[in-house]
Parts: sequence; structure tokens; C-alpha cells
Amino acid sequence: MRRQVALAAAVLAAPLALAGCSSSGATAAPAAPASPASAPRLSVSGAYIPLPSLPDMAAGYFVLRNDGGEAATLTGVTSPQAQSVSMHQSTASTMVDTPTVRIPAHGVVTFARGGRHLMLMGLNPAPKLGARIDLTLRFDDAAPVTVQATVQPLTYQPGPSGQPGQSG
Ligand SMILES: [Cu+2]
Repeated sequence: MRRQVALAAAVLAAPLALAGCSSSGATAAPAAPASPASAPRLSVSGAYIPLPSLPDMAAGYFVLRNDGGEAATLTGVTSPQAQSVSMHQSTASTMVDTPTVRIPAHGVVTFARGGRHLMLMGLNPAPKLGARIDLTLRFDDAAPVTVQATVQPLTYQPGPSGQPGQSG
């Protein structure tokens, strides 16, 4: 049994080595093309949700970086814990819907108070302090990225560039 598990692990780790000698008749899946060096490389840090005053509606903030050599376009965010998630941009007097957000090559886009934010509606269960809410960011030119946003006190301020911050 242990031997089989080890063998399976070896097969999973080295699909290319087996591609030429399969005797089962199954066609080996082609190896995924390696991403070009210039492809978008996206990461999210410091995701948080201030404890909302309404039970089923909240804002969400995070820092989105692109370390790749090509721009990426964020096309939407979903959460299994929310009926809908929209991307908004606050202006002086209102907020507008932003269906897509472009992240330049080697660029950073910050969702923060008073600016870009997520609007989560229909949260279920209602968020509690310290709870984690999954957010999946989808891009039109890169794989989705899922992060956990932590529900923080209303007074929470994130640190620079999305590092964990302080509340109080
Ligand atoms: Cu909004």
C-alpha cells in the first residue's frame, strides 16, 4: 500500500517521464505550456472586511499586486459567503460601479477606504469579528486567486502595502 502511494506520488510529480511509455492505451495529457516570463503574476495581501454595521452588507479591502510583465484585468470577485460582490470606486459624493479593474505590469492596485472597494451583499452568515470570508478574484488573462479576508474592527487600519495592520 505504501509502495503504491509512493508510486502514485512519483507519477503525479513526473508526468513527462511517463508520456513516452504508457502501455494502458490512454493518451497522456499534453504538458501545459509554460507561462511566458512576461505573463501577469498576481497576488493579494492584507484582505480585510471592517465589521459591518448592517448584518448582510460589507465593504472589502485588499492590495493586489502584479509582479508580471503584462497587465491583467480583474473582471469580478465572488464569495461563497455573499450573494453578490461588486467592485466600486468612491468619489466625493457617491460611488460608481467598476466592472473591471486593470492592474498594470509590475503595478499595484489598492482597494482601501475612500477609494476602490468591494461591496459584499447578502452575507450569510452575518460576519463576526475574526471570521474569515473567502474571496475569489477572477481575471480575464490569468488564473483566479482566492484569498481569505478577515473581519476586523471598524477602527482597523492596514499597514503599508497591505501588511497586517493595527486596530485601536
Ligand atoms: Cu460601494
